Amino acid sequence: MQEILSRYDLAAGEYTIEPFGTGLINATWKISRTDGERSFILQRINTAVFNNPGQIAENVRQLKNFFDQRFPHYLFVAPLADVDNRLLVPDADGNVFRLIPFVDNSVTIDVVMHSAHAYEAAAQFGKFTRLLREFNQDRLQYTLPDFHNLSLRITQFEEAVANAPAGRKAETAETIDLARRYRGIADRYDSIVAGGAIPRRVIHHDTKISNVLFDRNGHGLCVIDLDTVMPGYFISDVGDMMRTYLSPANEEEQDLDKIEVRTDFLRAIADGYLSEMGGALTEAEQKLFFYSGEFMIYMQALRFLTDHLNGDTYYGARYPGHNFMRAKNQFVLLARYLEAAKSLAL
Ligand code: GN1
Ligand code: MG
Repeated sequence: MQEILSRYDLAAGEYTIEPFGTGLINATWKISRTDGERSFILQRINTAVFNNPGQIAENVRQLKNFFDQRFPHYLFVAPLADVDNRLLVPDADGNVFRLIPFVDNSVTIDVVMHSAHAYEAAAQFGKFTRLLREFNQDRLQYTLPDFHNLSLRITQFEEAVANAPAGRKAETAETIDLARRYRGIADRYDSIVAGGAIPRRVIHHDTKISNVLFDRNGHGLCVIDLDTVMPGYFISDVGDMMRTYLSPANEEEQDLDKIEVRTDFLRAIADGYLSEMGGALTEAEQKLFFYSGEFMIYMQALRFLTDHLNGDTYYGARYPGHNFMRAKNQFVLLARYLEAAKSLAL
């Protein structure tokens, strides 16, 4: 890592390096100068997932140009160039790194405990998409093609079921059945896409709370982690907020009784997102606001279950059955979400 840091002219010995954050895909460290003067975020990109990290760098460069020209006051946090003016730095083993400035006085949170945070975060994701309305989407590359294509996720799930070792298949039989019973959620997605019902927009595609920077007073500053910014549908962003902000217990929780849907947080997500995007959303989109949560929770449940059946090759597992547990967690969340919809008559 010293080798990488030297590429940015950061002298060994003047900085401390500590693991940072809870992301499942890339590896992240905080690099702090020992005198407290400045800090950075160093990331090693998971190239098994992002086969072409150059596309991420290019997307970020395009977005930065747009913001610089059109909204120069927007806080756009972009990777720094190294001494050779590269935004990505490879090491001898084929790993790819990037260095991002740490925004002074910014904080991130891992669990949403106050609905005001849900509001602020939703407003930031809404603002991001709103500001990019006139950005030419053709300039963006699909860093992960079909990332939120729910039909494809079903296909991958069925393939995993077909190829899974008999043991894993037998243990998960009930959850496999459950997954199939929710199939209607994917059919609805198919009809939305086939009918061209809703517009493609610039979508973040990873709206968990830790991807928002807050100031010390709890006001949202901007969104970060731009790896999956691609053309897509708003249901991805609103849905992932539903998935990750509504329950006080997150996808790692093993005590599934702790999973609940806080309806005041649902309100906060809607109010925050609409405070920025309300004027832009079409009628068809507005009708899909609640569906977005079904869509994303179901997709994540399928992805965890698929990975379990495939032997944890994508997300990894910190204990045996980890992805199976995560999948069961997400199916409970989905059930609670649908109950909440009923009680609110949504
Ligand atoms: C991954 O790495 P992280 O935690 O930002 C995943 C998301 C999932 C999330 C579930 C590229 O995001 O799609 O929702 O895990 N990112 C990718 O925690 O697959
Ligand atoms: Mg991410």
